[in-house]
Amino acid sequence: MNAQELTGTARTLVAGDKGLLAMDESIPTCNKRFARLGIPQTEEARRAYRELIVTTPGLGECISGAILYDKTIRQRKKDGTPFVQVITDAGIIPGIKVDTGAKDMAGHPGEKITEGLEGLRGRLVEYSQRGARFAKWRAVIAVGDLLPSRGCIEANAHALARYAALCQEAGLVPVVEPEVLMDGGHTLKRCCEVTEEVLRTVFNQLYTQRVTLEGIILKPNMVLPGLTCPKQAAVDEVADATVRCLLRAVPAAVPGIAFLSGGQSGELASARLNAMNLRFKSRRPWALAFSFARAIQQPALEIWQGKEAHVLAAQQALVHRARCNRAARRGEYNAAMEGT
Ligand code: 5MM
Repeated sequence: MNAQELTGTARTLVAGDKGLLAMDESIPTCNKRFARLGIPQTEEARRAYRELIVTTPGLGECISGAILYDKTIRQRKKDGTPFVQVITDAGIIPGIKVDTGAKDMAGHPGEKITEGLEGLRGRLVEYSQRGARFAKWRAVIAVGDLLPSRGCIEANAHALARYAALCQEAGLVPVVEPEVLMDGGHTLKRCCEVTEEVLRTVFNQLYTQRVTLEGIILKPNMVLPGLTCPKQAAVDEVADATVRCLLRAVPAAVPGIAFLSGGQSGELASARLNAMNLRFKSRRPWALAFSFARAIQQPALEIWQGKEAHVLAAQQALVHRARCNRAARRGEYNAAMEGT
């Protein structure tokens, strides 16, 4: 591991006002999103959609790194240019999702454990040779009356830490993603408690597994009430609850926090990120960035509909959301931007 290179890559990923684009949907997730819009669920449609994304003009002005899926890192444009080349030429750092999915956890009904540690050392070497400079692993934590269990939190935190240690050994920056899900009727306060417990456990495990905190990116959920909670929160409330929770649980050595969107609309995700950057400008030790999938891609996917004639309009929608999030990093996003 070259510690200087690792920390340099981690800092670059969250430098200035850029953020990450998650385009690492597995085949089943991608198919599910295509099916809802009547887009054919074929390998060529998935490839064409990823070509639309990586060739979007101006994307590199807003996006520092793109998280790819195993299939995507091997794919090419129609003209034969590898996607990794296209991304790199746009000034975007290629990354790769390396977990193999969240599976039902034995003895823990309603909970998941993320798999993928077996053979990971070898896969990381291959991804690095293909040009990846960072990686991503997502753990999923459900909230319910009796959830999450301590067993689920600890097992997922341990797996995240072992993944992160292997990434750093291979010279890849680990993006550590413990996602507390929005599903359910839990309150903002409950989400805050669960998120804090999860993050404290994750950082404890990262320490135990000797992970260099300066060379990671944290990708957490924002602190939000559950989707069916009758009391939803104002933008500023979410911003305050999220940053206060992070201040208690995330060491200052971490260079950046890049949020997942988790099913929020693009506008809300931008507004909440903006409020955090505005309200805590000089009161937080790490960069507050984004690593959104749906909150950047969804409008573009809806416009594209699998049609070649819609590619340009879809690319405009994609770069618009990316620009909104770049503005949110500076605390300069406002609803008027949505009219442009
Ligand atoms: C939580 O999902 C991650 C961020 O996406 P959103 O901003 O839409 O919440 C995302 O990177 C996710 O991990 C990938 O889409 C891969 O998902 P699957 O379930 O296909 O592995």
